[in-house]
Amino acid sequence: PVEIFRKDYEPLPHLVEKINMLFSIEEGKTIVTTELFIEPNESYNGKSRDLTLDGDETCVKLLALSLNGKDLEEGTDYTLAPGKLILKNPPAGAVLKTVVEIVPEDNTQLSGLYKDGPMYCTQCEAMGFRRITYYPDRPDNMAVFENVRLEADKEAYPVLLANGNMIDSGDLGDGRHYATWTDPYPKPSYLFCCVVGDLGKIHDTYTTMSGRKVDLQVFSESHNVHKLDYAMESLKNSMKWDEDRFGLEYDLDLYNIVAVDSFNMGAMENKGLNVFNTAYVLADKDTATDSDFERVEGVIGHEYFHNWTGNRVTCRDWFQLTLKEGLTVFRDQEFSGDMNSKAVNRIENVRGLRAGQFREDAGPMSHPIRPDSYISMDNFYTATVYSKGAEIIRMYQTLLSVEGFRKGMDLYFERHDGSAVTCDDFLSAMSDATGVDLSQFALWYSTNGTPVVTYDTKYEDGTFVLTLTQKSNSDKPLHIPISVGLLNKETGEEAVATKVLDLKEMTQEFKFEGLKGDVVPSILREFSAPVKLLPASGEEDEEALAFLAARDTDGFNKWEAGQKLFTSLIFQAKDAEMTDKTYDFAKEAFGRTLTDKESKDYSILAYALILPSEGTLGELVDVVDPIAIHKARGAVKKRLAREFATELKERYDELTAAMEGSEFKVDAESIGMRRLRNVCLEYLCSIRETPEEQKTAAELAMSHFKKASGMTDKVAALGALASMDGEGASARDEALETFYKDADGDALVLNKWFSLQAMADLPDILDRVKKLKEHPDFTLKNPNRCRSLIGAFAMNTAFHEESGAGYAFLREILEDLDQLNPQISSRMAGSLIQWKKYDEKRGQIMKAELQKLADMKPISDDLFEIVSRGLK
Ligand code: B3K
Ligand code: ZN
Repeated sequence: PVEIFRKDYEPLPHLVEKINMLFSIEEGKTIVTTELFIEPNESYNGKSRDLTLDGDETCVKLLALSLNGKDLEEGTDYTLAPGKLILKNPPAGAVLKTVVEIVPEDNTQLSGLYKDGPMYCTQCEAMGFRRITYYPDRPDNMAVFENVRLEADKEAYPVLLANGNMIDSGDLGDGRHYATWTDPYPKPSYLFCCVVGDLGKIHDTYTTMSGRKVDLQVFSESHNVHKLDYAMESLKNSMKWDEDRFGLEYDLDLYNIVAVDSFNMGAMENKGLNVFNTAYVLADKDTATDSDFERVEGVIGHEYFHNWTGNRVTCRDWFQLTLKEGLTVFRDQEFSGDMNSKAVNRIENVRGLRAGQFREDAGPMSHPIRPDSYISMDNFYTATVYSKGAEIIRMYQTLLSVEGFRKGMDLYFERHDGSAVTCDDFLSAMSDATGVDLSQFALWYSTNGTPVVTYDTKYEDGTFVLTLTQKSNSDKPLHIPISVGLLNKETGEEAVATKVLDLKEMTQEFKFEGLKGDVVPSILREFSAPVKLLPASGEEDEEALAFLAARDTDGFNKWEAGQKLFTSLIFQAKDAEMTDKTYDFAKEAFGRTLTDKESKDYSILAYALILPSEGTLGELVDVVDPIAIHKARGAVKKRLAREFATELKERYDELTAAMEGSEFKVDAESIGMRRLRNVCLEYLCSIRETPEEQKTAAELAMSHFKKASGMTDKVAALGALASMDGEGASARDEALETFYKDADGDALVLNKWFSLQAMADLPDILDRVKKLKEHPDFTLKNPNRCRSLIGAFAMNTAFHEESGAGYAFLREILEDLDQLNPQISSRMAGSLIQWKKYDEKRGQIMKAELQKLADMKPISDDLFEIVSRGLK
């Protein structure tokens, strides 16, 4: 394996400025013929003028190579090295023709051209194009794909799609047909796409702000076509939103989306032809939960927004990935916030950031949002590059204001449309457009780890002094925007409205003068920076937290205060006993939320009742004992459930009554009502000590299951039932069987069936998961299925069962999986590399399993990189 460094970047000596491609697809063999139009690169100033093409020889077989019509000889005209073809010094204006053979049917890595069910499709980011043909497969080579011609059997593969617009199509005789596509916008190879298959579709149109009509099509296998409407709706909303918020209009006459079952990640923004994992595009009420709907909207938006942030302006090299991903995640978050509720959205995103990114940044895969090196780029599509990257972009907006940020975006496009640039270019555009010096802010791009900000407060004679101190992996202080508001202690009124403090020194004092009475500060409102905020004293002021949980005018911090109270209580339960004082504060906050009949913001109420996740809790301690955390969290949950059993049932019944008879909708209010009712259900079902209670819980969950109005309620009920034992065991088995039958083979519903069982809280979970692995519907070849069983199990506390059997089970699976699909095996190995976070005994077993993986031969570069970082 070779490590690539950011500092070694060099421009290419030559650029392919134009390319033509012909795909002749036959069962078991595809011939790819290309013509590359090559010119010297003016910005190159190195010595060698040889042309290096990337090509994965394990996948691509070179059949012929000619330059300006003359056949080339290996050895004299060109040489082949692992992963490379080197052509001696081609003249300006050269046309290089290549013919290669590939076998998409054997491509289990799902990178390059592969076959999935009734279709062939491509995935080229980051380095899949070199698994299709020889090419300078890096993002700074932007070329016009002028003619892309697809040929295949007409009956088996009636649909032929590629980027851009179709310019020609017809019959070839002998039962075959062709289509030719052209894309006028120069693009890097990672944005290339073609799809050849037997597909159904829906069609609609969108008229852009300048009055151009765009055809919109969403394709899937025919039996899923009825689940495409929500994606289409979301696409049109995205197009409108980008015009309104950023003045950005779509640029082609056609926008295609294709849903694919086997896909390594969520979706892919190929120019004019997005490919989506079915899980992020198919949605109807009977098969998708509310969260699935939210995800579809978010990912449709995300890929659409890439058309400007990623495609029109792309990355110079892969180290700049956050340039397009952080920015585009930020854009999709803003979009979802505008379509639904801003505060709910912020809470959901921060929950995700803490559980995923904070954890990553505290472990062996910790890296700055712009990494310095990689072995396999696919390993760096991380929570850090994406989610923390989005937080960095959000901080620009917080510091520069929404208007200032828009000016910066406008300048960024004005300067860089049509080119491949760096994160520095983005920062310069923001700075130049607003006149704000962002040189200190730039440190966020090179600093890994989660910074800690501590605060100290003092009030005297109408003056409140807030002292903030920062600590991070950077020697120099970071520029951190801290949004702060002050609430009057007596009245709860806002004494000072939200303002952004620029924390630019290691320690800095901020004074608020002329106050009438003492105040409670609400710090880091809306989570204005991706940091951990702690009191300087080390002790949370629980009284202040209780006050904020009740009265903060910032929705995010109101939720946050409640979470901190729950956190204290859970750690007390873990280490000794819950104290009355903390319990009373938590109880008060919980009770107030539960019985709040004023607020119609049901999702906010629901989130305020949910305890912090085990992952988030684990982030707060140096040594994690997962079973102790699980037990402590469970104890707090059960105690609150018993305390409020009556109120929980009342609220549950009220919501049931309010929703009965009304039409099923997927809007913020209906989603919120279902969410709140399902939280009540979860608490009520946690009361299961005695056989009597077990029966009651099972009956409630079973009736919830049977009367479910859609998949959201079904999953909530089955989630509760899946963990039931004793008197609840028969209801559990019955519900699981019914759910399976009702799924009727629907792949996404079956994924839920697998994962609900893998996440259950039962003593013999590993045996159950092992059995499920042998189920006829299970396969390691489909990434979604793999994640739904194995990925879900790795998040279960049972994974950490003391004997280490869970770790060994995962390692055995990774051994097989790595031979099939390295991108997925290396992802899943992420659960083992955290061994240092656990107690000595567990940690050593995890490490030993990692070592076994490291010793495995052969091992993919992807998995090798993760396990070797993990072992360091
Ligand atoms: N850009 C793709 C991710 C590609 C991952 C390659 N291993 C999806 C997205 O972020 O929109
Ligand atoms: Zn993206």
